[in-house]
Amino acid sequence: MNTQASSTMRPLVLLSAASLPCFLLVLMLTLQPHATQAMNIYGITDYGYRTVSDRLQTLGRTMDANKDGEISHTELANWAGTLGEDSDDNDDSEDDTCVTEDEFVAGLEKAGFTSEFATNYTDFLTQFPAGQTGSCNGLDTQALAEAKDDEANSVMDLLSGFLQRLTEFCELRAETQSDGDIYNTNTDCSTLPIACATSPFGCEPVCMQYTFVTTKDRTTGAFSERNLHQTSVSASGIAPQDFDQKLAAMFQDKNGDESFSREEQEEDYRKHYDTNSDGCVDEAEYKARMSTALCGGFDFSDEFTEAKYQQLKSADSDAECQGINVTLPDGADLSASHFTQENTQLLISACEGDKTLYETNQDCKQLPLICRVTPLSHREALLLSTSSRGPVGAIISSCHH
Ligand SMILES: [Ca+2]
Ligand SMILES: [Ca+2]
Ligand SMILES: [Ca+2]
Ligand SMILES: [Ca+2]
Repeated sequence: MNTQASSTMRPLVLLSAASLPCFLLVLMLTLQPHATQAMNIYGITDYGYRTVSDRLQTLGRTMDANKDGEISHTELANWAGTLGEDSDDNDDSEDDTCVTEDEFVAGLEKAGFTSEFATNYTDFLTQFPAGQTGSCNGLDTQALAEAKDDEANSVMDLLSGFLQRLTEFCELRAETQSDGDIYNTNTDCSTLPIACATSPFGCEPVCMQYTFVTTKDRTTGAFSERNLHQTSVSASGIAPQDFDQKLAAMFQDKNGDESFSREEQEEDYRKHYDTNSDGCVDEAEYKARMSTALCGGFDFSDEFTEAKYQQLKSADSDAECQGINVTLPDGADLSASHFTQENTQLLISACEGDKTLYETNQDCKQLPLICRVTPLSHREALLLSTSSRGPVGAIISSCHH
């Protein structure tokens, strides 16, 4: 998927994902005589930031005063300088330039975050060396603003830092169960799965890692990969693409020489599959790319994805990487026709192995159409007209082998 298309889609995704269920819930609450205006659908005071995604995006817009997509140290200092205003913990009443942990927590609470999360992330203040001075136990905004290099972070990088800490916070609490069910009691955690499944954060590595790796063993409720997958598909409004189109999209022949070379494949694995950059594409990472519609995923069926993973993964049970090693051996180059025939044959084997799949599996359902070439079919005309264009046309010869 190209970035242009996905970025123009973003507002739509957010709108359709959030509006319908929210509308129904708001309607239900409106009809309840005891519902108060101050409470939102999550039962907390409504600051207008319904989900942690909303809160983070608003935070990013607030910090990036000149809206250039980067947060300079000056902007950060200006933002931090406003923290704690109007709060009971106002240590800035004397207009000092030191932002304390209490002021930071109060500021994040004002921005809609939970105090539990804010308290957990006070070391945010110490992440900026230029703002560390002996006289201030926190962040010295004046020192930060006056630092010689006005360094900048992209808004997304800074918010990804928040998300990283949030995923760790929620998971650790959920694992230790020290305070019950954090995913039900804390609104930063309860809205994290959907924040990480939708744009603009769904495609950030931290969210891919969280959704498909960290929480991969969770099988119920909001954590089900299938649920997230369905949410993203219905939110995106994209119909499943044709199998042959998806194959063509997988064939990342960057230099257009009709060969998916070893180097091109390795780059593809690094950029699109190995989200935790450990040099090994594990099953969760492979599924994230192949069988979801998220983040440029291909939305292949589970059965085809599984067959493909079994074909590619290490055969050596002692190997350090039990999945797909990102570093490929010599001779891994794939020609366009070989690539298409091999994958089509893999699909044929999967579908023939369980013929009920022709009724239930989105890829198998397409196989007869892909393989059937009759003189009168529109499909044939389509296939023949494109048969000289590499992967699509090669399917025909694959089916007749
Ligand atoms: Ca800026
Ligand atoms: Ca202060
Ligand atoms: Ca190539
Ligand atoms: Ca990996």
